Amino acid sequence: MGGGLITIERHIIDQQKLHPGARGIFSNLLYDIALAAKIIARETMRAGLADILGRAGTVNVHGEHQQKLDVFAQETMVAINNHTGRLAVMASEEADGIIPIPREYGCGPYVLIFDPLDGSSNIAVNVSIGTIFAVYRKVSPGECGAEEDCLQPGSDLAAAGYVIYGSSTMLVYTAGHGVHGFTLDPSLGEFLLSHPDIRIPEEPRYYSVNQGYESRWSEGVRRYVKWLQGMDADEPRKPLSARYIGSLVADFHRNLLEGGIFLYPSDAKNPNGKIRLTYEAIPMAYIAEQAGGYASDGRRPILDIRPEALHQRTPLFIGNRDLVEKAEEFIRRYDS
Ligand code: P6P
Repeated sequence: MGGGLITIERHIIDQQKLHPGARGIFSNLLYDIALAAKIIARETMRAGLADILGRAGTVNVHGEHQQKLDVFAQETMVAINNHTGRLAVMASEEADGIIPIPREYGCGPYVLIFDPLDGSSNIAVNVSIGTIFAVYRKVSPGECGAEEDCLQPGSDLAAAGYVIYGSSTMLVYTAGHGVHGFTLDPSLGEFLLSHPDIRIPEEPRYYSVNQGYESRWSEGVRRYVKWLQGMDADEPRKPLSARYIGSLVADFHRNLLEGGIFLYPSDAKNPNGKIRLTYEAIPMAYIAEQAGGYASDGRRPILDIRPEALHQRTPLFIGNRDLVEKAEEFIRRYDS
């Protein structure tokens, strides 16, 4: 293979050398996730062609209509990962409770929590969507995992990442040694290293929020967004451009590469916000912090929050550290 081409497998093996005593199970788990991503990417790209668009007729735990691609992504993530002997338990946005490992396959030391296809309401309009995943070490005493393994704080993560199915398919992950991006070369069927050591740019360009909900925001959030727009007379600043596509992975990915902040605050209708803590906010927070950014629920670091329920929601402010800390300041000043 050409000298410059680094596949995700080669990168994971190189990264493994940073973990003395690593037994390769973790590396193989990341490679399994990459395989699932390729399978989901293939169907996502064909969604407009195959009879896979539209509703599957079922609804998920949140009463949201499951689109067929949702169901396919969920089934792919489970099928690729439940028999490898690497996992003790799984959890997913698309499953009410934990997803146990079938006894005949045996359990391993890791825990995989994921949102198989976030932003799926965008499928029908061809907007980028994504898979988000978090990997922990098993902490429960039994041979196989339990719900407590899926309720660990982000500060205990072993790895986190996402796949974005857009104009190209990219897999972005961190295992605690920086954030690395890989682009799928469909002709090779390989993810190739395209964005080594991603760092969020010092100078932010964008802010991402659903402006349509402004009337429901708190005083602090309303004033903060005015500040982002350069309309706070007391603290003038260069206005940021508004970019909001309604797909967390797409909005986050753009702000990670270009600099900016994504915020989904709590509001009168969603007192705990909309974004889910375990399989959306926590993995994205780990990636943000590994890239030099920060993530908060408006008052404290996302990575410090110990989840109490698989599907609990959280307000989310994520991106450049100074922008997120400024949000915390406005909320402290006007909402306490
Ligand atoms: P709203 C998609 O349903 C999602 O969970 C995230 O991907 C996205 O950021 C958010 O909801 C969009 O929510 O209320 O602005 O449409």
